[in-house]
Amino acid sequence: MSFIRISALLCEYQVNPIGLDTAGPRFTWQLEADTNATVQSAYQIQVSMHPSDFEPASLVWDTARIASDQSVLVAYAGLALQPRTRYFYRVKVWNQSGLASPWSEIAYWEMGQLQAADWQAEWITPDPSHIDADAEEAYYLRKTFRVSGQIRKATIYATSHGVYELELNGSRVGDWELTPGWTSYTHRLQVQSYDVTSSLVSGTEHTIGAVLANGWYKGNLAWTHQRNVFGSVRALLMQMHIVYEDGTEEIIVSDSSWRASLGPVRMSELYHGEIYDAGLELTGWSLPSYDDQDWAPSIELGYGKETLVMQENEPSRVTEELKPIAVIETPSGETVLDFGQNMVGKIRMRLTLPAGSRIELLHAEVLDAQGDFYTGNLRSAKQSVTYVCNGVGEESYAPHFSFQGFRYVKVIGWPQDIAFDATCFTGQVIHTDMIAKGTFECSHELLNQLQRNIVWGQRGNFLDVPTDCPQRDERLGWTGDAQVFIRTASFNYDVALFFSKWLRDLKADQREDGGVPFVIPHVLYEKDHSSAAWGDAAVICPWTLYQVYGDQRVLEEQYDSMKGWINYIRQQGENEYLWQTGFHFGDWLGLDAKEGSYVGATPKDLIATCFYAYSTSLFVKTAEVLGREADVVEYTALYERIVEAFTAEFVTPSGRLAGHTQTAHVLPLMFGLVQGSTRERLAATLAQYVKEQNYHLTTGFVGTPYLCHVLTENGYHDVAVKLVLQEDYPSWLYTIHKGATTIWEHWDGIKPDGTFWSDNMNSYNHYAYGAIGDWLYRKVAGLDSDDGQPGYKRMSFRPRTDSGLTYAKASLITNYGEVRSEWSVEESGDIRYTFQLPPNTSGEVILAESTLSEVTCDGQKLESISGIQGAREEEGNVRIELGSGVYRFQIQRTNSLSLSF
Ligand code: RAM
Repeated sequence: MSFIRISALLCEYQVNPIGLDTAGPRFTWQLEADTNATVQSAYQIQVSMHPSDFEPASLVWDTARIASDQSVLVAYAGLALQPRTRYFYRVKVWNQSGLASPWSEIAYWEMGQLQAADWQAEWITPDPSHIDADAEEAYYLRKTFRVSGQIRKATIYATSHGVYELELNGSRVGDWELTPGWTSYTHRLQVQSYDVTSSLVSGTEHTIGAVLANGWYKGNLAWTHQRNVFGSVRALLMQMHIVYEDGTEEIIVSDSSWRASLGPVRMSELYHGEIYDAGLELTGWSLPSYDDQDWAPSIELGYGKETLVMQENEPSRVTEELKPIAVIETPSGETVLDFGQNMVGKIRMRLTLPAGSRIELLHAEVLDAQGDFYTGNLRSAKQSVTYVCNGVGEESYAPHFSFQGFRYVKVIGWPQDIAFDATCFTGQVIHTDMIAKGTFECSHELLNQLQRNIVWGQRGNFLDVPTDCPQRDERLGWTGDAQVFIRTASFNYDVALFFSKWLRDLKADQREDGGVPFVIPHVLYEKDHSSAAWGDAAVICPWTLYQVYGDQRVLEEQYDSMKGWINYIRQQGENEYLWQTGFHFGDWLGLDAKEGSYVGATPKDLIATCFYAYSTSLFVKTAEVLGREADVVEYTALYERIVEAFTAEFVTPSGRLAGHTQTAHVLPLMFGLVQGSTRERLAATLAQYVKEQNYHLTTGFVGTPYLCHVLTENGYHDVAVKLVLQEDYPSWLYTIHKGATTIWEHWDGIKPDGTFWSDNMNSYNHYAYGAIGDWLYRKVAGLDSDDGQPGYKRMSFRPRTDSGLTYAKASLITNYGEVRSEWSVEESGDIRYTFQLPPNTSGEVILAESTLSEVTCDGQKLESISGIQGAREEEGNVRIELGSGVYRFQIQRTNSLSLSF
């Protein structure tokens, strides 16, 4: 008997989320079946207000049986959803032969505060006549209240100007870090929801407390040392809803009845670190028994609630702990801990030292050529954390409102008469708690290390906002970096919510004229906007989310923003179809730059016009998906004119390019701006350029992400492979030989002689060049999607077994379930492949340079395998059409036919 069942249920990409504010949350389910080529033919969704009652009278939505193969992001369309209410849902499906699944397990989601009017709380801050509004110290705020009835449910909604932590009756509420995260605060501020039902006890007093520090709102931002970028007053907004068993509701709010104080957090800044004096601890401050008589009053600020939105992405959390792998005594006599990994987060100290002992930790990414602790590349970021002991037993502390980027930690102040104990220090890794989705592995250990470095670079720089770097006085949402890395990022982790949120900020910060600031949230100067390849994040990022997740709503939400960006470019300069004006970063950090310059040699107007064409082409596709016919017509015509203008300006009739760099050749090839013999000639020239460098690259931020794709796609996979497997400078693997455990900003961050490129802009944790990960997954392992059916509804597997490796394998958990592509070359020359396609998907496999007579599946002829829906030879390759299932193919290169597997 065959079966079909539902194995995973997600609402807005999450398992049982609380605090949503969308009117139409979307459901995704994954299927399990025991037969290949399973397709969903129909579904039914039911939504109830009760966890166990799905009788018709209790349902707020019942789709009945809908004939559809959609199993991803099906939008709710039932009765209007009420704030703060939990809804339960279940799903049933039918396969292609009408076989029904059982009902799924029941899952839920909960709505948050929906409107400004739902807020009774007021924004509060300590009374400035008692507590300095510009104090370096964190504020402590508290309020005691009584709970009288039997509690059914209690939920806290909170946010702040600045960063906050909540405590309830002496315990931390939730495990989220650096809430409320970072958005374009002027337009959008996220509210966090916490289910605290189990923390309240009927008939007793409770205390809710908050600690509030500067964070992104008010603290130091950017190398320009700006402060108070979003406002000058830290403030808290908190509203707790307690629902009693009898249905009545009590609401506890932030208001002027709260008391305020300074406390042990003496200073806390994102870049600079934190100073915590445990001798000043307010013991029991968030317990009802605490006496707050000498605390100051707080005041209500009367701010509006219009910018509030419920939390949209996953929160940041401590996701892993690392122990030091070595204690180093440096040549200058300093004690330095080596955590073995360039990481982002903080150090937790567990100390048993005399009262008044003052331990200072400094954080650095690398040691210098002499082996000394090096902080030059942090620029003005202090990355210094100080803890003053109170001497009462074992003290456990990690900074509350700061994070550091580091591998090495210098310990200062350890008492001389006490033996140093490195086990007191634990590295706590912090990032947006995205769900890991993909793996890549192959037979080349350095490439595996490169993959790990890419993942660590992503972890370190996806702290609520996609940042360029996590350590120096920058840590900003650079649009260009995000754009080049987004596809790779989507292989390693689920980044749908992370980027959807950030794109809303991009849209919010976009200029009236459609220009896009260099960094989002926008915190630089007014003039800092709209470089080619940076502003294009407005188009490339939503389109990538659509490709990877099949998420059409992202396109709808960003549509005007995408169009605004294209129209911005259109307005620049005299020629509507070229982009030859304005400021551009160019091929940033390209190695063909002039001495002392950051800007690679590729003509900026060539780069700008290529991106203009590319973004316009993506916008046309977007308009097609959304059925915006008039725009399809208008922007198709625009696109054609741009390509014509590009050709006239930059390509000679015989197919030479006005730009003699690798990057100049990469872009028109990647974006499909040249065809036929011109394409062939440009590709040959590009390959030639790479060979002339003895198989090294000269590309920067703009060319590097596409370089290997273009080589592989145009018949020069061997050149791409040589380039990627290169181990001397400049190359990815060179950095690993120099000790990299993340991706560097500069190819020559550490030069062959061990010296540094420079102090002034030299991050060792910059994910941009990690964009090669996309090529490893798609071109080496061969795990790719068919763009015609986005969201991995249809796979396009094309492994390249001529990648200089003996095996490679990749996996990715898509919205449909797990996809795998694996291959290995046996000593005999035989090649084995495994492909996995989850139910409700299909795909095509291309086995290069083989014939049908050589290919078997599970030791049998292809015709006899269920799920194989066709196989043919074409241009020397075998193409096989697959339905869902797991398939193990073998290409027999020898004469001895062995059917064993
Ligand atoms: C630097 C960073 C960032 C880059 C900009 C142009 O500040 O390296 O990654 O995008 O310059």
